[in-house]
Amino acid sequence: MSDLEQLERDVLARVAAAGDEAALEAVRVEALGKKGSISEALKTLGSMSPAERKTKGPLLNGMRDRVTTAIAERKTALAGAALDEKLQTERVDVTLPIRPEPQGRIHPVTQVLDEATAIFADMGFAIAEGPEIEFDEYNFTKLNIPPEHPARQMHDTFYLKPKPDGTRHLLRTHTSPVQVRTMMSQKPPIRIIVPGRVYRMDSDQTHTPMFHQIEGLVIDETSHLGHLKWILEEFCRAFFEVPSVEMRFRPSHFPFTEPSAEVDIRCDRSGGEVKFGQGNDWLEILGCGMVHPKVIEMCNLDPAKYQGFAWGMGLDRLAMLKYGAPDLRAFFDADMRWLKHYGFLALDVPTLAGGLSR
Ligand code: 2NM
Repeated sequence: MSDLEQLERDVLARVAAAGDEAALEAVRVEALGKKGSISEALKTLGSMSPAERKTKGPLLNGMRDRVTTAIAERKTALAGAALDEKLQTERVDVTLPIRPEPQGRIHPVTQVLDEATAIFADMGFAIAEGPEIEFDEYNFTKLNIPPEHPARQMHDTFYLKPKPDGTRHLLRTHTSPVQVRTMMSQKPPIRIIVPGRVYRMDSDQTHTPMFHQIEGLVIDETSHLGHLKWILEEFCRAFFEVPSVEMRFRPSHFPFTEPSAEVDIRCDRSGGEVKFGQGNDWLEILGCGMVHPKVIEMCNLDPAKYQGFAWGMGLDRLAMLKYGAPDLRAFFDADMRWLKHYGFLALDVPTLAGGLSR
């Protein structure tokens, strides 16, 4: 066997033995690359005599063509095999669930906040928000809470370090400063609800220093307590998901409303959990009243022309009641096991059409 025949056999054997496309490419470079064995053999043609070249030329070129063809065929075969392998191993089981269940949960307070917001938005209320660090002026003064009022004392309010001019910011103790800001910046009619975090220096089994409120405000020329009562009844029916709730309006006092009332709803606490709309117990859920003319005036609106009502409720206790969580402090522990039990899936967005809490 000639050297050339031996070379061709070697190369073709290695082409056949190449197990994948990378190995085949290595064989190609070794044979047909610039310094490849067949390329080197072809280069010897240049130094041959014309007679020798006439016999060796066709041999060498034929060898190169056969090797080139063999590599191309092997390449096609390997690519096909690779695809077959992929199709075999990368099977999709279309009966599996689309995705694993998400690990995160919507906190019950967020759920209740979203539910309440959906109910009031459906009635046509706009949602207003404002800063959690506030001016004394907006949190107290303009709400007719005078300097000597007990709510202003240090034990209730978190104050920030005073500024050189003596004024000091505070953490808002209710969301009402947002109502103040809205009255000062918008022309009536005003119909807003204000959800958000509020802060009071209070910490025991039933109080946390940060908690959540939703407040509402209506200011126009004619709104009265009858409208307020309808809004609150409608809210309670939707929120507690019962056909009707009996409510009790008890006279009360707030500096920013006159008259003022606290509202209880009928419930049944005789079983393990609270049932709404039946039973012999009453549960206080909110405070409300007609906005005090002094408040309207301090917010630069004419109290002879404009009137309206406002209400406020705490969301944390509502979340405990509606979803049966027994201990308020667990709300802020960020314990995944607790959240898995009491939390909601992110895609279960509360809507009136879809059912608030399903
Ligand atoms: C409540 C109870 C009663 C209230 C009043 C106002 C404002 F800004 F219009 F004066 N905002 N929120 C209000 C009234 C809040 O929470 C228990």
